[in-house]
Amino acid sequence: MEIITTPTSPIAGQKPGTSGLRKKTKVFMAGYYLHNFVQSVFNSLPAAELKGCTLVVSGDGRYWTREAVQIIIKIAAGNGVGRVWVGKGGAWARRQSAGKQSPPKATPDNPAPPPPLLPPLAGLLSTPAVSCVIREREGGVAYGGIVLTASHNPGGLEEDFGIKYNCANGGPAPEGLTDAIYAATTSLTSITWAPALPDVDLDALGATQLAPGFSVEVIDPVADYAAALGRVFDFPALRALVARPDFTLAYDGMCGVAGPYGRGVLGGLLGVPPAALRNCDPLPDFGGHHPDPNLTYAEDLVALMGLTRTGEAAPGGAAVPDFGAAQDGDADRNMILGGRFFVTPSDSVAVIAAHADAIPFFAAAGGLKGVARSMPTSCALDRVAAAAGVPLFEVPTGWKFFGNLMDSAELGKANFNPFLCGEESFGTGSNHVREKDGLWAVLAWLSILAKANAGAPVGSLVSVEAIVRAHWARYGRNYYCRYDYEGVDAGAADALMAHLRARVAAGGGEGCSGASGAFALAKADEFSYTDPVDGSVSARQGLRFIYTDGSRVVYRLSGTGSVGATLRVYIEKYEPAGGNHNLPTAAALKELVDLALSLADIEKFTGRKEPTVIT
Ligand code: VG1
Ligand code: CO
Repeated sequence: MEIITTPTSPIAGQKPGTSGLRKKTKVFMAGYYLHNFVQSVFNSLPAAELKGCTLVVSGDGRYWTREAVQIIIKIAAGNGVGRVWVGKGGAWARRQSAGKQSPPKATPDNPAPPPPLLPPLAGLLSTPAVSCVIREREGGVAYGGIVLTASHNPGGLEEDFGIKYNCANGGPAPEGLTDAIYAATTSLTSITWAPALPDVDLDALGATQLAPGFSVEVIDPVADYAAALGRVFDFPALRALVARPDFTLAYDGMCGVAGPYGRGVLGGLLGVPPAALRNCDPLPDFGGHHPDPNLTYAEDLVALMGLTRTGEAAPGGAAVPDFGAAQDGDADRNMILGGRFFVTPSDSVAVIAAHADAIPFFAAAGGLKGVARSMPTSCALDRVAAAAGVPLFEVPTGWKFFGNLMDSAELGKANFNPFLCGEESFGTGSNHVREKDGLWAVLAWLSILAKANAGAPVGSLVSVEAIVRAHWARYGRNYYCRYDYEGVDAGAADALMAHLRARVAAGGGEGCSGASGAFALAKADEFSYTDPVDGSVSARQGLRFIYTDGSRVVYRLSGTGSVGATLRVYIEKYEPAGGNHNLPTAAALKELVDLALSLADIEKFTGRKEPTVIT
């Protein structure tokens, strides 16, 4: 194998965000953009540890993944990696989908040719499956993984591509490492690689020895992960629920990598009928859609479940499925729906915590020992933790902050496992892997339903809605919503944040109590996190206005976009047990939303009257 050194120069802006580096696909395709970043990853890892190691390289299969995998294999070979594992793709994607790349419409004189057949997708592994393969395959020998995904961002030649590095624990690189990678990109001078290596056949399972001491093995993308879920959940109990004549479900893979896992686990192992598994053929451009499982982008599923785009029950009495779920492009996110009922992600993690005994992985270890949520996630989980006497952690946005808590015992501190955590952005998971896990959340909810219905006669199914309402009755309800302003001018977004920072410095400033004057500000601050396990500090993680009744307004800028800035505003109001839990969310939050918009002067800074997305 000939290893050569190719000169290169630093490329500006290769700074990983909340979850890796995300840019337009064409940016990644140009010159040595991908090569530079991958070399910088290797330059940030100890050469002695890389020597002969096993590395996972895969992702959600989005446009350009096949080419990127081949490039990364050649750079891995040049940097001493001994073996690369790549998830096998498949010929699910039959035809170029509609959406941005659709062909011209047919007319009588111009019968449009059928859209071109697509090559099979390559390098498929969902984000939680990468984590699982790193941790468990061959007893957990893998050293790390390179995950090719921009997650819920759209894909295709005109959309987004992404890359991130995961460590030996299976979790996203912590900030110390992503900072080192970024620093390496700014002083990079060369790429060390083996460009003359032949391309590997990514479509056939099995190992190929490419050179002495260097091989690539194409692995089944579903097997390791499905086996791991089988150890976490009681599959026979879930199968019995699925088989009930009075229980129907609808699952939406959103044309992302979730599809093969949904088919394999829900279909193959739990007996869900094929017709219930929708959009389960992964496509390189996600069918032209935004593969983000929320009320706005999963609109077909939302309508099928009898819901409006604001998450309220739609008028009309048509029969709807009892349970609905969707996942994002890389299958780490989840949305949970009941018939005519939307479960907010913040409620979802709280309900799972309250029903942890329905999940053998938790129950067999004596119950939860720790729970956590990201700072902007509603405080519903806090109430369950307090009632159960389980420690609760509030971390910055991004899954990488949960990893240290899950690995606390290995790092010489207290053991918080079994551990459950979640984010308001449709992310939920546990210490079975070190990523959020969409299908895990689906099975967690099926487990709760299975337990609640174990003795229920056919025809009297205990519904998702009944379970959530019982939860509110006991713990109170955290009305919650998030406003996103996408594609805002970056300078305007920074000016808005500076304005809020000045308010915080002034103890909140004028106009903090809402139109009725009912809201009493308890404190305003900028969230800073000190990791309890390794002591690292992450500052400037969001501006918060916290009220005496538990209401909160939080502002932060997204770290996952690829152009401009996205402002996120998180609004939460607590209604105690015994209060009114039946209001539409928009009505319950109206005054607080108005307050949030005026505190930040959003229209003045951004020119936007309305948010792009409300979830
Ligand atoms: C968003 C979410 C955050 C999530 C991250 C990655 O980040 O808010 O909770 O962890 O996406 O999710 P940001 O910085 O845009 O707010 V995924 O499924 O895109 O990897
Ligand atoms: Co994702």
